[in-house]
Amino acid sequence: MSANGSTEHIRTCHLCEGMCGLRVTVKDGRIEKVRPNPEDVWSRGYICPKGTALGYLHHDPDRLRAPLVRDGDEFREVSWDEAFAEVERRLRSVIETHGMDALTAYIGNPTAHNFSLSRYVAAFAPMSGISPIYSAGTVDQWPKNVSSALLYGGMWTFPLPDIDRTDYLIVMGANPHASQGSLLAAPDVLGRLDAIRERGGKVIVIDPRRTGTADRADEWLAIRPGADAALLLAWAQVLFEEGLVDLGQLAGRVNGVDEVRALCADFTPEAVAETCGMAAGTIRRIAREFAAADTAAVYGRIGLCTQEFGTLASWLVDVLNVLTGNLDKPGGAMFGKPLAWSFVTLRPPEFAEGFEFGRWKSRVRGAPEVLGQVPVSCLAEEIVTPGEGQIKALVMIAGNPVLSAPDAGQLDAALPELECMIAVDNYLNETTRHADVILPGLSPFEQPHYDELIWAWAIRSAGKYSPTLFEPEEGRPAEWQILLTLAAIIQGQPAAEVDTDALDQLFFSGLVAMLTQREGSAIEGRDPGEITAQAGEPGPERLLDLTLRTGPWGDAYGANSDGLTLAKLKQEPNGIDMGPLVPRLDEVLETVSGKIELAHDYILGDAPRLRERLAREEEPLVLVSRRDVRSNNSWMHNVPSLMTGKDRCTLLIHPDDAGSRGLEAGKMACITSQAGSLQVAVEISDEMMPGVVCLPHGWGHDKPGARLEVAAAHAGVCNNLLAPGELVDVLSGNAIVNGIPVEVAPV
Ligand SMILES: Nc1nc2c(c(=O)[nH]1)N[C@H]1C(S)=C(S)[C@@H](COP(=O)(O)OP(=O)(O)OC[C@H]3O[C@@H](n4cnc5c(=O)[nH]c(N)nc54)[C@H](O)[C@@H]3O)O[C@H]1N2
Ligand SMILES: Nc1nc2c(c(=O)[nH]1)N[C@H]1C(S)=C(S)[C@@H](COP(=O)(O)OP(=O)(O)OC[C@H]3O[C@@H](n4cnc5c(=O)[nH]c(N)nc54)[C@H](O)[C@@H]3O)O[C@H]1N2
Ligand code: SF4
Ligand SMILES: [Mo]
Repeated sequence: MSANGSTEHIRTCHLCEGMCGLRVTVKDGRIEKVRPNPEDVWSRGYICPKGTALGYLHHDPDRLRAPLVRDGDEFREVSWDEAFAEVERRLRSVIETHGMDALTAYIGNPTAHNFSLSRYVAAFAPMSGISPIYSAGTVDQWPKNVSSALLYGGMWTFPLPDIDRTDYLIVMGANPHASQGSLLAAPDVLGRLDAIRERGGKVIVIDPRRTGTADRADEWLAIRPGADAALLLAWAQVLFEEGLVDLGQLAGRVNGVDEVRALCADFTPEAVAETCGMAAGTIRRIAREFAAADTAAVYGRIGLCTQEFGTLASWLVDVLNVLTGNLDKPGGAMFGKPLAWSFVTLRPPEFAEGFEFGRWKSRVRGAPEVLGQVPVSCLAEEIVTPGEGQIKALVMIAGNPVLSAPDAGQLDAALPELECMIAVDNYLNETTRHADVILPGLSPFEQPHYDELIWAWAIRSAGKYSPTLFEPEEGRPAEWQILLTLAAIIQGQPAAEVDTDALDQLFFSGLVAMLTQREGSAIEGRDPGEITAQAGEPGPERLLDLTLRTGPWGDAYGANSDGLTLAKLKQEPNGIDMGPLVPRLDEVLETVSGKIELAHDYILGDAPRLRERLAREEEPLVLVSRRDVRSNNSWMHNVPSLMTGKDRCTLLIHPDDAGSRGLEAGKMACITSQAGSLQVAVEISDEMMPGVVCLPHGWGHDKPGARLEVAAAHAGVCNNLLAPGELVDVLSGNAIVNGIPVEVAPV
């Protein structure tokens, strides 16, 4: 405690993959200040504006602290008992009338960043009997899941660029200047890119927009949206043609190189140049530079996933790293080695025998499932189309698809048709206003923190634990308890009788039993009872402890007494750092052959579609998305300190495109696509390549009935009103929200 009565607390920011260390000053129960923590072993004093605004988020008067139940057009605050009773009444009635098939769930992005939710969605699905076939994953990284499942045998086995040691980095469809890196956990990514250049390396950015990341790179190469797969194939073609393919330490560990050689043969730089909007000479030069660098990595992210050839492009990123021997090599693309492994990375039992796609199809449009999911844009039609299997009830877990999913207007119109919608969410927002019951989770400061999945692609083997800062109000359940209660109610248990500790015991002992039987696990062959007896109290901490203790540095419940436990981690508030990544291909590969499987008919079969694109006349104008460092998808526009300054929700357009359409800066334009139309202020900038316009995602806070006072005053427009739901990457079912044909005219 300081002289003025304030206290300081060490924590980790839960908002993004930066996982920055914070120092939080609290006085009289209020967060006064959030500053960076220079002693954090991971982030060493880095922070962004969102981190400093966490106090506002905690104290936000609009953040829900009690459950809400629908009462006509209004919501009424109720006790937790009443809320769960209402959940029971409504959900059971749907199940009794229409059966379990009428129930589904959507899993939103904050699930991955929340201490409880990240660990308990894995329990919710099997325990409730709902398989959540809709998630933000199909507007995000599903192409990477498909590609990694086939290449490495693990749908979450994502290599990340080793940016601290690389000599040559190609960034495609990612803007860490705004996003802070994605499927690449590293604090201060831009500082690290600067360091590449300072040590004589090179950074190339491939993006239709000259982003803040491009401004800090050696070169920005503009590319037509969706053309990346063609560019990557042309690079591969140059490597083969010029004898630059060198698998290095991967020799003998890769199948399918010849198939890739055959595939790229006719994708010469000259053949793809026009589609890419890039000179053939430049394409050839970059391929040569990439091959010549001692260490190099291609990194592709959401601009490569949420586009016409999402899976081809995501797969080719890894192919390039493999062909140049840069995979699993320091300075190349490496596999994370977290202190605590993630449940999410365990292969789902349904894929025990290998990955298969299209095992079933969605009811209405016949979309094939991919890795257990169908495009999120199917949800609206599944709700409104009558017939056997029509969706009547929806559990919405930390998602806002009314803004974040394509065909946003259709979903907004469909949700009121549900007989029952239960939301686990901290706000009454654009999506949850359609719910019958809203069950709010705790504030991040009212619970511990340790990211579950994100460390799986972190740039170092580090970790840190944040204790609870404010004790939650008596009787408030944590989200893991909310999820287990929901699961039990769905399974027919009376709400009043649900014992979440007992359910958790079941879940936990199931995991332990599985691990004791699993080949290579740190507790293989041990008595599950002996492990469970040492494991502590129910809840997410016990799970975290389990994954630390059975992780690479763990104590294996006594077998390695010097090893890591949660108790030991807690003694290091600034975290533990076990160093940079080490090659570990043999540990991560789960393919049947034990090799990297480069070529799959499933992926190669999509090449004709790409050839058609090469032959196709390019659209005169297409729309892409952007992020901003002060936004976080759709849900942080209610924080006043992040909403100052000029309007961020503008249409970026190149001066030539603006001129030819008679558009003026600051004036309104009408933008129209096949899916819809909206009006937005024009911002003219040569940071856009000609022929491409750009809107931010996550806006459109003008919906009646939402309770977001600050956001409503800066509503903006929802770009997903313009995204046609039927536009998906064929192989993954991932939404195409980049490269949408549009027309723009003055209002
Ligand atoms: N056009 C376009 N669309 C996109 C994208 C794009 O680039 N362009 N990006 C896509 C991507 S990558 C993603 S991940 C999705 C995101 O899509 P979603 O996950 O559907 O949406 P979010 O905006 O993240 O909304 C998260 C919800 O979780 C709630 N929430 C926040 N914190 C918590 C918490 O701790 N507990 C609980 N229970 N609830 C919480 C918020 O109130 C909000 O309702 O959007 C996608 N949509
Ligand atoms: N501040 C902030 N940070 C965030 C988020 C946020 O909303 N705000 N969201 C988080 C989430 S959920 C995610 S998934 C990550 C995403 O992190 P990033 O992948 O870095 O996402 P963006 O910043 O949207 O950058 C995508 C880039 O792709 C470009 N692009 C669009 N189409 C194409 C194309 O066809 N080809 C190429 N080469 N480029 C293209 C866009 O112009 C844009 O610059 O960010 C996370 N971090
Ligand atoms: S970059 Fe910003 S939002 Fe992301 S973890 Fe760090 S402080 Fe939080
Ligand atoms: Mo995302």
